[in-house]
Amino acid sequence: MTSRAFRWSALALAVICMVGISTIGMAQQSVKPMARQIIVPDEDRFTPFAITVRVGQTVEWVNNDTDDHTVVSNDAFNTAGHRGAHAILKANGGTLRLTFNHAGVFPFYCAFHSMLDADNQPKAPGPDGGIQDPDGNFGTPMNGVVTVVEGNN
Ligand SMILES: [Cu+2]
Repeated sequence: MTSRAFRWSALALAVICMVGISTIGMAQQSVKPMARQIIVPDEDRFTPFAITVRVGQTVEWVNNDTDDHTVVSNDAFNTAGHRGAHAILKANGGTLRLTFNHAGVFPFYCAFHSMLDADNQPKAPGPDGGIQDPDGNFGTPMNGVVTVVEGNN
């Protein structure tokens, strides 16, 4: 390779690198942040119990249990939007997606496996609707919280 050809090759390589880097940069800016998942495993709970997302991010609830569950907004404390949300997560793969457009907290519970007491705190449903185990316990109230914070997407 002549030195002239080498210089042209080096220049071409540099241009390709710069175009490549700027393309990657644009791709990062235009791609929305991935949805965060909250899973109902094969039991009456949401996992993880608590997640933190950024403004503009979507949370997807996925029911992997063989029973129906619900996602109900605890509006006594909800400051993150979607007030009055009350959705059924059908058994075996039902989903709900909510996108949070401002900062706040979104406490939620399953109306089948939790209920709110006089202070709007989730508690196990108890004898009038709870599922009782052989030891007489009504389990843990099925609930969770999404915290939405400002920040770069
Ligand atoms: Cu439930």
